[in-house]
Amino acid sequence: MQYNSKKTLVKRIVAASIGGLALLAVISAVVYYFFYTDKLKPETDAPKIEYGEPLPAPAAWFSRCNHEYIIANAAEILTDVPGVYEVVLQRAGAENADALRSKLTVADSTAPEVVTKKVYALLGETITPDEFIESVNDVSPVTTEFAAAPDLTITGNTEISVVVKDLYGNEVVVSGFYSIIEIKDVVIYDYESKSEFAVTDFADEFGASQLDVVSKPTAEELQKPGEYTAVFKYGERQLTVPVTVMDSTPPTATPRDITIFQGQRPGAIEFATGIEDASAVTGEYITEPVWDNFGDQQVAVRLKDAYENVFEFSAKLTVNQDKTPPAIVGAADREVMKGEKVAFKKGIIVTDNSGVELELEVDSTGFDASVPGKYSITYTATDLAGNSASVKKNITVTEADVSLVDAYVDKAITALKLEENQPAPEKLKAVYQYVRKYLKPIVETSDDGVYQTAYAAFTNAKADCRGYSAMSSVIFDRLGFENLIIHTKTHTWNLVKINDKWYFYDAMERNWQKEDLYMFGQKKADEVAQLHADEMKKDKPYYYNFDKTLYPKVEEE
Ligand SMILES: [Ca+2]
Ligand SMILES: [Ca+2]
Ligand SMILES: [Ca+2]
Repeated sequence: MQYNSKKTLVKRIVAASIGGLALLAVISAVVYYFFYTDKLKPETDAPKIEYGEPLPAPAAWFSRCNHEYIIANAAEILTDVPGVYEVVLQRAGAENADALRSKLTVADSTAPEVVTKKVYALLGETITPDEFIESVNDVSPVTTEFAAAPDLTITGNTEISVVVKDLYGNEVVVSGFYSIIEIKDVVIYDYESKSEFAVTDFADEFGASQLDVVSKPTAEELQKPGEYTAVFKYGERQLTVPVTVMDSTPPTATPRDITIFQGQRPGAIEFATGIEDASAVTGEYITEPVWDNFGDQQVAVRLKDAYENVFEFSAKLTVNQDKTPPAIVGAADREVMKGEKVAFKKGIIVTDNSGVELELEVDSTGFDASVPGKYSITYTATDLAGNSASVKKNITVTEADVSLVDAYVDKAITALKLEENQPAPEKLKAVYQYVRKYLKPIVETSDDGVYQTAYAAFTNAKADCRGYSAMSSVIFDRLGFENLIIHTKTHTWNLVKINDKWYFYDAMERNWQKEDLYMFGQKKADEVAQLHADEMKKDKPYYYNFDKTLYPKVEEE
């Protein structure tokens, strides 16, 4: 080693300088590292807050922080909702630089606040812990479970513990109460036992104590077979229970013997009279009668009420052979005017020894009311035994045209000046007054058809009672009033239907008559007939006598 060598000294100075610079560089680097760079805490040490607390300052995420930072996603971090959030830390004033990322835990360390309610169950139903919860207050979702499973097999009031736990394991144990009752699916009363409604009929004593009646069958209904309901309030539930009021009593009735004619088929129930039962009764044959077995036979009948209670009995059926054909009454040769609308069955009735109402058949083949001439009409009726009767009558269509009458009716309608909505009795009165003003009464003996009689009356301005009734009738036809003419040996007058009821109408003028007779009942007819009998000095009234079986029933008043 040569210490004084100049060269060596320079070398040494240079070497020492290099060493000093190096040291300076190291010191500078260390200073920079500690005073100018930032260091994030590991995520495990990242900030944690309880929900509701404010967001920490950005520095909280750093173990060393030499700069100002902002939390770039602060808006997405919900400090009142528990959870783990990503936190984006951005250096202030260096928005383009890479951001740093860490976490924030918003914790929930508070147990839920719970309000419970009572649970009302029926035996056989399951109960879940949720049903006990009236309300829960917690920031995170909760789950519920029973501390111990309830015994659902016993009725009564019971207390039970429910554990309510939030998502972070904070839990509370609350008390809940439940009742279990047993209620019947249906309650049956027997109408005859005169039962009174009782809640204990629907549930045992404990169950009944839990039920409030909302509605129930009335006392009357409990004595009338049928299907009803009872409605109860059970806690916050409404329960509807069917109530059957049943009938266990068979019907009572008196058997009766029946005599029929061949061809008739009475129903089984006709063999019973005075049927009594609380429910509807039907009848059936235990064995079908032999309907063509003439003479007597025993018939077995079963009456059944709506609840299948039966009453069986036997009665005698007598079947009479029927060899008598029906009778056709009232058919006669007639004259009608050309163009007249002919009601073939009008005034004709069928009677039969069997008493059965039979249909009248009309064969009017070839009849043409528009062509004058004589036509043969066949009326036929057949009874249930097959016996048949036929009557042939002629209907002559005259040359005189019905339009001649129509022209007179047209004039009458114009003269009447009726309003469409005028009451029917007023219309009748107007027709009555018109006919009586138009006609002078005379005595006649003609026996023409209604239209011809009306035509003669209109033309001659005088008529007997047939003319009065015929003229009234054709006007009624035009006005749309259903009407009939009653023709007896002593008098002819009308029947008019008003509001589905039949009344007499008689326009004939008589000097002994005291009042207008445009709409009257049987009672007034009897009075007028008596007046007539007095006038004629007869012992018995006969004026309005007619075969009532041939006409509809006339009102009494
Ligand atoms: Ca909580
Ligand atoms: Ca009964
Ligand atoms: Ca017969």
